[in-house]
Order: sequence, then structure tokens, then C-alpha cells
Amino acid sequence: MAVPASFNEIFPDPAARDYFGVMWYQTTVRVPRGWAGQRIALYFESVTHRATVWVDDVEVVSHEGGYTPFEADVTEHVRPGEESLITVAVDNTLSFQSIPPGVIEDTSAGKRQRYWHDFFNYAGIHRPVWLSATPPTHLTDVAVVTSLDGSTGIIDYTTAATGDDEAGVRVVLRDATGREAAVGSGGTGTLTVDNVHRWAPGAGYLYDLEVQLVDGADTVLDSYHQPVGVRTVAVAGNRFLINGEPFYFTGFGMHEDHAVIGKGHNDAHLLHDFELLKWIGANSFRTSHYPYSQEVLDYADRHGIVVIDETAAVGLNMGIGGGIFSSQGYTTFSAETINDRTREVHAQAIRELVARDKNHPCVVLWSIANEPESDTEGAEEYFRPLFDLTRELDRSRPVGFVNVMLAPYGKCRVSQFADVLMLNRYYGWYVYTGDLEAAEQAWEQELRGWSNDNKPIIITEYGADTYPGLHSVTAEPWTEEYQIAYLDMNHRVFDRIDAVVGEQVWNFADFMTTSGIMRVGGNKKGVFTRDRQPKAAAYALRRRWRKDV
Ligand code: BDP
Repeated sequence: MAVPASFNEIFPDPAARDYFGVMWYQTTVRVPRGWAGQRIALYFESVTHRATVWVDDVEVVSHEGGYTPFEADVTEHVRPGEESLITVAVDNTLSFQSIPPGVIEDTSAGKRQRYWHDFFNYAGIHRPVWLSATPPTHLTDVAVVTSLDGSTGIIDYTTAATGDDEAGVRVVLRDATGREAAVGSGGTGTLTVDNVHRWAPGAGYLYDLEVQLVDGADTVLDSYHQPVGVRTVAVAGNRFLINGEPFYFTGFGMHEDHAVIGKGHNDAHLLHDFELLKWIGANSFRTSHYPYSQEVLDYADRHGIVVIDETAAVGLNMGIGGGIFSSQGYTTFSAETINDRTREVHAQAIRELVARDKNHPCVVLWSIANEPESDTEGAEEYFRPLFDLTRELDRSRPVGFVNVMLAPYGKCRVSQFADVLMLNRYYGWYVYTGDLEAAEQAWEQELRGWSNDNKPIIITEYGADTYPGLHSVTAEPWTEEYQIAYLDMNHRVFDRIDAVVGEQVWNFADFMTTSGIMRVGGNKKGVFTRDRQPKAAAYALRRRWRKDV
């Protein structure tokens, strides 16, 4: 099997495409001879949705959750200079206790996997796998939080290490030209930089923080380079502030989704997608509906693209299935369905997301779920502790979740916990289909309601399915003309509401979904096609978002 890639589209066979259960991956690796005496680890950037790993006959690690990394210390199980057999059991089954959830149903035709998120359940080893070597005494974590005092940048850092307790920590901060900007020592500390060069949207300036572990004789035992963007994020009334200045999000909800490789990471596709974001004038995106590859965030850091970072908690809502609003035959929150155990899995997904992404300046806001049921007491009880947990883990960023149309203003019981309101709305598509005049009135009325909360509002989804090449002079739904008229209507509404601080169109590109009468070769709400060609709406958005064309 190809790694990294989803397995689903490799074989021209429906049974392979829709397979669910355990898949076995196996390969041999030779550990470099020079690694003798080092700690050797096997690192997976992601395996969707869970994995158990063996080295030869020894089980070394298991991991739940398809979009965050994990590693195994294999020092005792490999021999430098020799080959080892690596076996991975990849399990793509979804249950009420997985994030995202799903269920296996018995049907007359056999077992079927069902889930409530509107994208294909691609699975496999989606991101690179690494063998790494570190000295026995090594750094295990570095965390930075930045703030500003006028033109002075303040960098609070903490480090963690294992091995020799006597080892000391030394840090050097260098600017982008390699010039020393600050030095410090000790496992935790604060660095200050006068006339700091800020990280800002559109200008992803990065410092390099070198952290060294040193012994009594000042010999460097281990070192790590952590890119640092000095910036602040805050919410003040209905404003979203970056470096103290109001920020307006333009961009998209996206997907890691391509023909053949599915959700597999690919550098060329990554680069091309970012070039298209630049072309169209997007300054931000949301990692809908799961943490994206670390390469994505590294790139966003470097280029000043602002990111809303989302967990894989999508589909916790039995009122929705694949974009269709109707009862799915289950109660969302109950002892048998989404329960305390699910919440613990969800909490762990949040812990792993924050642990992985805490140092990225591009990440300005956590989204702990997409469109969960949020108008019931069960929802309120489920989410309260998860908001508390996220704030405990990271006090430097606002926290929110993405609200669904089924829990409009006045009905939602979870948005009280959020610092920022993120709304997905389809006025003129799923409701008032084709009637943009009525849609405009209803949408504006709802937004005026949310404005009373005096929180910033980001429209995290608005979009219309559009079949490329379909046209009509009267702007019928599914045509390229309708997509433009629909977006124009939304923009008129946003421009009238002061609290709206962002617009992220659903979706950047067409993407694969399960089969359904509302889906034509997948979800067609892309502004680009799945192979990244522009629909007419791409030019319309470019005119709105780019001031220079
Ligand atoms: C929302 C979901 C998104 C769907 C979209 C749609 O957040 O995942 O793809 O609607 O229906 O419900 O296109």
C-alpha cells in the first residue's frame, strides 16, 4: 500500500473503497548503524482512525484518533544496522465512542458503516512516518507564548526534558537573518526583544528559538529549533484582535481531499492550494473538520495565513446526515450513543491538538466541534467541561465551536461558553432555496439576533452546490450564476452587520462524500473544482477579497 495515502481509491473495486474494519500494513526498515546508543522512536504523523503497531512480534503502541501524531519508543526492539519488520493494524471503524462518531448497522445485505459527517470516510496512513534518533537525555517539549508591550516582544517559554536531571537549558532567539535577538537560560523563562518584528496576517515573520540541553561541562546534549511568531490574539467586545488590531477573516472551510490519494498528504497539492488561496485573496481558513497535516500549519506560519484549528468532532448531531436535515433514528447524547466515554475521547483529541499546535502563530482560535447538537440540556452538559479543558490547556487563544442552523439564535445552549461565535448558514440553499430575497431578510434577522451577544461573529460556512459549466440567465440553483448571486447576497448581509468579523465560504474546492441524492460526484460547493479549476465565483471572490486586482 502507498504511504502516505488513503487506501480507498487505490483499487478499482467498490468493496475496497467502502471497506471498514482492520487493514494490515507491513514493511521492513533498516535502522542506521550509527544510531547505536541513541533513543530510537517510530513516529506516525497520523493514522486514520486508530492504529496498533508492532516491531517484529512486539506490540509497541496503540493510538485512537485519526489526525494527530503518536510515537513509540522502540529502542529495546530494534538493532542498529539490522532490519526490523514493522506491522500496523489500521482500523477505520467509527462508533459512538470515536471522534468523529459513526455506527455499524446490520442490514439485510450485511453490515454497513454509517456516519453523519458530509465527507468520505477516507482512511489509511495519511501522513509521513519517521524513524528518529535522539540522545538518551533529550528535550521532550517546548512551549512558547508571546505577548507585546508596545514595540517590545515578550516570549515566555517552557521546556521539558528527560534523562540526566543535572542537564541545564540554554536558549538563543535569532531573527530571520540569523542575528541573535535574545538569550536566556533555565527550563522556563522570559525573553524580550526590543523593536520586535511582529508576526502578522499576510506577513508571517518568524524568529528561531534554539533550545539546548547542556551538561555541567557545557557540552550540548540535545537541541531543538522552534520557529516563533511574536503576535497577540484577543477578543474585545465584538472585535477579533490580532496584535491589537481588528482582523477580518476572508477565506474558506477546506478539506484535505484529492483524487486517488484521498486524504493523503502531498507537498505539491499543499503548495498549489496555498497558491490558490493567495491568488483569490484569502487571508485565512478553518481546518474543517479535523486537524490538518503539520506541514499545512508550518506553511501557514511562514506565509502569515490565519488558521482556525478544528478537532475531528464532526457529526455529533443526529438531526443531520450528509447535509440533509432529518432525524437519523438516534438520540445524540445518551448512555447508548454519545456518552461520557465519547467525551473522554473528545477531550483527548483536544489535548492532542493543543499539544501539537500550541506553538503555531497562525493558529488564532480553537474550534472544538463542528455543528454538534447544541440546543439541548445534554449538549450543554457535554460541552461545558470541554470548553473548560481547552482553556486550561491554552490560556492564550480564544475558544469556540461551530454552530449549526438547527440551533439558531435564541435556541443554542452551547454558544454561551464560546469567546467567538462561528456560524454555518445556508440561507438561499438548504432553506429559501432559489429565493435569495427571502433568504436575505431571514439571514439578516438572525444575525441581528446574534449581534446582541456582543461577541465577534465569523461566518464559518455559507455556500451553494454548483455544477461547473451549468449556466442560466435567471440564476437557478446549481448554476455558476447562482453561486455568485448567493455569495453576493451573503456579502450584502455581512457588510450590514457590525459584529461579523469574517467570511469563510464553504468550500474551497469540491470534495468527495458518501453517496446521496443531494450529492453529485461529491459535494459541489467548491469555488474550485476538485481538480482546482476555478468556477466563475472564484473570480467574483477575488474581486471582493483582493484590493490589488
Ligand atoms: C455543513 C457541514 C459541512 C457540509 C455542509 C454542506 O458543516 O461539513 O459539507 O454543511 O452541506 O452541515 O455542504
